[in-house]
Amino acid sequence: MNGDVVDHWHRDLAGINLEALERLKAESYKRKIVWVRGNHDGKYELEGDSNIKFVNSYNIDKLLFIAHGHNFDKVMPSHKGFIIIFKMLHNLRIKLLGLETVHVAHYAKKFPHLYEVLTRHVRKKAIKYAKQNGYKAVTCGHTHFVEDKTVNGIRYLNTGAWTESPLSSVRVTDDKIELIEI
Ligand SMILES: [Mn+2]
Repeated sequence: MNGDVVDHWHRDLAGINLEALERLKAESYKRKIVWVRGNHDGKYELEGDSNIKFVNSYNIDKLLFIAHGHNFDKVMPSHKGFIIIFKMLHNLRIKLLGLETVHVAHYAKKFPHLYEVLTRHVRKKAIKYAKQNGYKAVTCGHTHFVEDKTVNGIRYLNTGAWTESPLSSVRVTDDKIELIEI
């Protein structure tokens, strides 16, 4: 799981969210589950017993490097003021116009040029990291934008977000790496 599995790490989960978490905990006794921390769940502490392994990044030999992607993101932290205003606009829009509650990233996609700055930036940084560290491929999430691209011989797979369609995951077998739609 490549990060931001839990949004508000300081809040207790309830209902289906708690059920999902319990399911993951149970699943961790049946198969290996690795939770790569993201920016939203960086400090999250799972209560109760589980076999889930928490890491900041994960790799399958030199074949694939897996991270959440916020470490490749230098755009968002350096534009904090802009992002706060953008989020306020987004919240106002929901409150005043009574529009459907969507994740802020979903709203941001209405501004494709702006959004592309972020996706391109994270892709570039991820590929650079993979190249410098001898990985053949790199996968992350964070940008909420699904893509599968090969640049300078390095494959970059972004699994998007589990809160927005298309829902994707990366499947790694002995002979190939695939981005699959769930
Ligand atoms: Mn993120």
